[in-house]
Amino acid sequence: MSAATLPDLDALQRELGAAVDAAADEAALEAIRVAALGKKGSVSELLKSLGGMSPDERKTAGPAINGLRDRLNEAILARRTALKAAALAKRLETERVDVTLPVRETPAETGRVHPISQVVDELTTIFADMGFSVAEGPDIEDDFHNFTALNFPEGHPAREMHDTFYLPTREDGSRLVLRTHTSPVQVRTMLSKKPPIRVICPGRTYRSDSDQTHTPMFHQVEGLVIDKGSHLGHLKWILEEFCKAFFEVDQVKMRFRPSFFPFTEPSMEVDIQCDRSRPGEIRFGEGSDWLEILGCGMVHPNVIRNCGLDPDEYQGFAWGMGIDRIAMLKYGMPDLRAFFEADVRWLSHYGFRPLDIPTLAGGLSN
Ligand code: 2NL
Repeated sequence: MSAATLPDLDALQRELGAAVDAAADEAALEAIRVAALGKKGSVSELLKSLGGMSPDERKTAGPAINGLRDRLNEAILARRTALKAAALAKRLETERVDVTLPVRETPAETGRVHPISQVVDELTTIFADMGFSVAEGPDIEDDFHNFTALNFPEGHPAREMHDTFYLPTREDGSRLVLRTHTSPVQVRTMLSKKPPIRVICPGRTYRSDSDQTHTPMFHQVEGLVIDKGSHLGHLKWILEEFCKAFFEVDQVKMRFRPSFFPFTEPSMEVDIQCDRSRPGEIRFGEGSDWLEILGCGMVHPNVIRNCGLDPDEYQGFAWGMGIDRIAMLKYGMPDLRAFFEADVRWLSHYGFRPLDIPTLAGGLSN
């Protein structure tokens, strides 16, 4: 190429300048740069052609082509800076973080612990601290473990009082039942473990009963102590300690009234002191009202004998209470039936955070 055949550098400058200004992003800009200034680029070819020119020609063509290259470089640099700034501005706009939004919880944190499970955890914590272990047993029981061993004589009206759910009669004429209380778990414990025995038995129980305050399936916790010297004083202390810890008060008066259960003698029903003078609210450990919360007594000698122990050597005491009821009382839940309707709105209102585990030191209900 000679100076005579050089293209119109001004036109080339305008053309390249327009392309640079029109480049939509850094990649397009880089393509333009390579096409002009790369090894085989149009401007690079012009620069190479200087070598074949006469010194005179070079004198004018040299500065012109070099000037073209420098201005092009400048234009590219300016465009790149502008594109970078625009890209950053766009990212800042679209990736904006609203730091005032609440933290999104993990699935393990959004779940809720059902109030029944929470109360079972609380009970277990309190009794574990007093040296009790937890025992469980089958929901479907036989007549012996649910009734006979517990001193319900055959044909005794107390069997009918339990509104038992029976399974279909078997070939040998016997019928299994849905356990009507958790006592069969304690019967099984006495039959399989050597005293001293200190257990609590929380679990599901069933009675054919359904109204505002009764559901066919409900929860009970029973406690049992069997040892050589156990007596009513121990029972009273344990229940007082339990009530103070569970209702989270320093003092609570308790009233033990005589009652009857086939499996204990003597038998008692227990009321705790409360204040119901404020509408819709119950406070425990203060006031002059009483609320029945459990039944208890010394284990009947027949029950001890039925469970393979000698009542002249061992004696013990037991108690039982409804978990659903004490959960309602403690956490102010008005309707028992909502407990088992599996409504997530109810559960997210009354449920407990799964990582807030009840401990005596850290607080039962936080
Ligand atoms: C109540 C009363 C009670 C028991 C349960 C029991 C268990 C065995 C032996 C003796 Cl193996 N007694 N349990 C004793 C007294 C009362 O429950 O009103 N429950 C809701």
